[in-house]
Amino acid sequence: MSSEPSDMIMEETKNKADYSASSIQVLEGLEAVRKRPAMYIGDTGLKGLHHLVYEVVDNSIDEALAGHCKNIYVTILEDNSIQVRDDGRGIPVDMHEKEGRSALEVVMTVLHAGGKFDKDSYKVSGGLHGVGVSCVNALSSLMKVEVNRGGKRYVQEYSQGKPLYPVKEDGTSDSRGTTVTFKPDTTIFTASVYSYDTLSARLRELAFLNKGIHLYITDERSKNEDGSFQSNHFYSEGGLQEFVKYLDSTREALIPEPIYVEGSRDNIMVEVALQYNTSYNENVHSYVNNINTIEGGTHVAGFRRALTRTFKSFGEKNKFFEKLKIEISGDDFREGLTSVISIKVPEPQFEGQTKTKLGNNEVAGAVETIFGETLQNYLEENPKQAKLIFDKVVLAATARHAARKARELVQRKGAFSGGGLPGKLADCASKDPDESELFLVEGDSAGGTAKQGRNRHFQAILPLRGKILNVEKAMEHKIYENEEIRNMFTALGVKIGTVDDSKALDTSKLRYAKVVIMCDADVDGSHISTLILTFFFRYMKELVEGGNIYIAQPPLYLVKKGKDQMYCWTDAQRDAATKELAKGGSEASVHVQRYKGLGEMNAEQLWETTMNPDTRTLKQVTIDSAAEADVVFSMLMGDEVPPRREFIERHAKFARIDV
Ligand code: 0RA
Repeated sequence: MSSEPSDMIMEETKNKADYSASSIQVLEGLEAVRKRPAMYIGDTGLKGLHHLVYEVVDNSIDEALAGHCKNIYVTILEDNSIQVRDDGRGIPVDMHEKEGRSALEVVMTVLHAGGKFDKDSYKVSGGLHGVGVSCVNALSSLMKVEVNRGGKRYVQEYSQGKPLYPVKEDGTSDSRGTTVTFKPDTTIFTASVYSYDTLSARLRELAFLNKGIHLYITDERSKNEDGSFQSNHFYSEGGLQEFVKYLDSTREALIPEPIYVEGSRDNIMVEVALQYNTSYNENVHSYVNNINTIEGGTHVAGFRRALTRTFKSFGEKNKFFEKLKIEISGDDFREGLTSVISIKVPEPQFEGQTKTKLGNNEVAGAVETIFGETLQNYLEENPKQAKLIFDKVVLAATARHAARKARELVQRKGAFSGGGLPGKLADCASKDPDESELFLVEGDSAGGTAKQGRNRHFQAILPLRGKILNVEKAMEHKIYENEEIRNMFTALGVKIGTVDDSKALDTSKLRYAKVVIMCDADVDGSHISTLILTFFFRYMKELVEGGNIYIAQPPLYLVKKGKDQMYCWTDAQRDAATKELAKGGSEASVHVQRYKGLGEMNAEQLWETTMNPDTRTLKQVTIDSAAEADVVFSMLMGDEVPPRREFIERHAKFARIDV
């Protein structure tokens, strides 16, 4: 150990004369966080709420990556407080003489103090914003930290980040570790209810990304039938190799085991796993220091370069491309490819719109070298698998040629080119994308009602006929031949790159900032909305990531008595409305209508409940976890029926996926 914890406190407060001066600074820091929480944790809604948990868990992950901790326990307590416990060394509690307070207090109350302790191991983990536990503390109405260390137990509690008392010794302990419990401040957050599924998805992801660590989650808010709490345990021995298997669990694998490599170069740790499946989609998931880099970056570039270069030269050497009449392209090696790239780098430079694009140039070479060598060895040592892959690659090249022709045909007919809007589109008057909305409506009849009910100044309607194509199973050229899909491209004014066969989406001419999927509130409607969502997720991911995609929420019930009526979206609302309208009288006089489809509402009702910005609720589709969304979509839209049924049953009557 190169530095004693007390040295570090010294560094923190070197130039500060006394306790009061540094205390004031701490308060100013906490105040800044409370004043502008979004600057530190992204937002103060559901996302930010969950982000608090990730920040705290990240500290324990770091302790585990440093080799001192094996188990991390996350518990959602009954009142939506969160507890995170680990069996690490425990945060140091040494008293700093000049400061008169313990290292523990500094870690918990000084912004960015956490990572400065262990100089030997850089902080690898760290949420998207990497702000540390003190920031979570500032945004909590109550926080408590318990440290078991050196045979003793220490405690301190805080309110809005301010200590309620100095760190105190509280008995003995024969275990080691840190426990942080916090209650998010309801005066800061607009959401307060934790999602077990969202937290589970992140812990599962962390288990795959950091093999060998046990992560547990328990939800004390709800009991199973046998009286136990809902809980889960995530642990991966194989790391990314198992991650890829999980991602492809409902797809058909081409080779028996994923190709896997782990190595390090220039202090950069690289881990890559890939598998080919019989689908036509590419799924890359990339991570830097456990952060999902949805915009990619130098690590992904290095991976792609190695893939193309190695496959190309191996294929040429072994005469796999001889019968092919067209030039092979990088895309051909990525059809039906599921891959995960995870690197850990000391000083990541994040760029891009959402700061999720890695900029460090030295990383590209490290990934390219480490992965390229392994891939080449794999192909040489596994000729049977190589043959399977190259047969698919050659097929992909042929299909790409067909797809390009289909795309060009579409382009000549008008789609992608911006001119000539679809005949079925009832466009809005406004030409300002920022205020314009496009409603994608299931069926011509509901489309007709929506046309009557809308505000034609800023709302456009595009009816979609019946079930749209399942893009999860269709080859690319089929997708461009599909009329409904072509209409969506044309109406939206977006283009798929046609110059270099790259699939990047050009959204510079996007005609509507909001795209609203409006389907019946029944099982069929939910299936159709999932099909449309799958299309956006696979072919217009940029719009999903940009927060442009919404799902309309038509009511489920109309509760009526005489002239009084109330719309209801849940069974609980329906029951409450029935009671209220009965006003102590008989509930038999109250009429409940269950809306099965949009078609049962007239134009005015549809406007009032579902389309009017002043009274409607829209659900914005966001990608919390791209990996989880990938698994859900491939499962929902794939061939295997049992997992789909299980998912739909678990998510009750009208499964809506939280992507
Ligand atoms: C720095 C030094 C030491 C422990 C930790 C940090 C630590 C922090 C957290 C946060 C959550 N769980 C944690 N566990 C440990 C200890 C240094 C030493 O013992 O020599």
